[in-house]
Amino acid sequence: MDRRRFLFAGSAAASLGVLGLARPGPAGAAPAPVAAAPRPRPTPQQLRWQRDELAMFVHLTVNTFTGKEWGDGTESPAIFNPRKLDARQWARTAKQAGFRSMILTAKHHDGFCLWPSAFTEHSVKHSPWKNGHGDVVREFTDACRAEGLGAGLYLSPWDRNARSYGSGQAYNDYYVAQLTELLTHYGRIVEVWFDGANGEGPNGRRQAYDWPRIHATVRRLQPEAVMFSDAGPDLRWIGDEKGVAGETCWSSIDPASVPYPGYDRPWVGDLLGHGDPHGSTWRPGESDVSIRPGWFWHPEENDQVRSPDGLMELYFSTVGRNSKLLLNVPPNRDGLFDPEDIASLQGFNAMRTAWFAGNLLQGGRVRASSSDPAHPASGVLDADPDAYWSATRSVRNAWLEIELPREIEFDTLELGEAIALGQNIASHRVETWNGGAWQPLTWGTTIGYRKITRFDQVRTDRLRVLLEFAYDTPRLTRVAAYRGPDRRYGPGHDEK
Ligand code: FUL
Repeated sequence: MDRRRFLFAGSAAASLGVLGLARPGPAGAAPAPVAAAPRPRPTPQQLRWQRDELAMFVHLTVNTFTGKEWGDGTESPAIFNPRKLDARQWARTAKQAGFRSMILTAKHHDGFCLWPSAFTEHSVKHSPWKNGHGDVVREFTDACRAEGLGAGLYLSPWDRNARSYGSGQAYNDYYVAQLTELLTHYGRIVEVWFDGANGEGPNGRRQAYDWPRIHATVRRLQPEAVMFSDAGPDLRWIGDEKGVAGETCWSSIDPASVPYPGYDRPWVGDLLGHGDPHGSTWRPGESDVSIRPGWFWHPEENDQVRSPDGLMELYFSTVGRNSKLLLNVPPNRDGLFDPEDIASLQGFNAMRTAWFAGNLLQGGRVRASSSDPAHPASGVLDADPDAYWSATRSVRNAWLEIELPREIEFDTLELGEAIALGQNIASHRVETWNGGAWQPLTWGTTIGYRKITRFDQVRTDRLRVLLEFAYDTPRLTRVAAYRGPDRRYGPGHDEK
């Protein structure tokens, strides 16, 4: 949805049921009162997932050795031999770059299992790696834990090797049996990643996946894990693989709009990118994107690794738009991250840390149009994400002003909504005082977990945030200003 359509949809809805106001009844009839449904909120697991901000994807399989992006299931396990595989190197790199969890492709579409599954011969146990005694999933989960990272797993539903694929029950049994191995043999798993690809198997047939059974298996075996797919249930795909969330990005969605993973309609990408302010379900968007053009390591892409600047851009277009960045870093044929990728991740970490080193608004005096006495305006400068300012209950608009003891210069603004209590703000504007009048600085729609905007450097000692419309009480946990590295960004709003 573009901005005009979004604002129209918002204001049309605002005049009706979402505000708990009466809907117009049939001509002549008295309007019937409508109670507003409570807005969705994250579970503690979803909140933790979002606050982690950065997760690392690790794509490794036979493709690493064939140079393909999708294997066809006929690859011999004999080609899989990442001689120097060191999952601690992956985990250390992730940790040092500020990532909080990792997700490994335990099985990609080719069906080759990186662990010695009891349910197939198409796995590491028939590879020369460690003479068939290796288990990449074990090394990966151990390494994550040793570095204090969450461990997540990708188990491709599409399997181009399994003979039962496309047969219905038999493949669903196989898939659930593999899922059970992964969720019972390797300790705590924080995220399970269900890919939407649903192509043909070795018999030319497609499988009808038993999603309710698959989801119930995860809930039963790993109740703390969050599940990702186009259709959740806990996290949704952001709708592209470019690392770009919608500029308007709601964490809520109508679960009927994308009913199952791989649901392919022309509007799906747009819908997943933006979410739905009226959606009944909290299902925040995860942005998966690779540090290289491909998901798997290819030697000819060694000179196309994203630079630290490029990774910063991804951070702004994902985390900075209420999403989470799931950045893929593929190990090479030795089973190691390449020096190019590591250097880039280190540069990204240094740049990000310096950029967000200190909130320049710290020490300012904060006033608001209204405040809940338990959550005063000063909460927006408190670094604790659980400290927040809340306007008076159920107001639909509010403002907040920050007066500084001296002028500051900044080019980056961060707003954060108190999402533990839901996402309500639909439009906002920020202005600075130039000594005689308020000047527009940025405008936008949603805020959510984090909204980060960049602009040419401004100088001021007063700033105000106008929350022009919220579907329920506006609450902010953060207003922050920063000075990034010296650059010029053009117009003062978050451009695509
Ligand atoms: C896609 C897959 O087809 C790609 O190979 C990759 O795994 C990506 C993360 O998801 O749907």
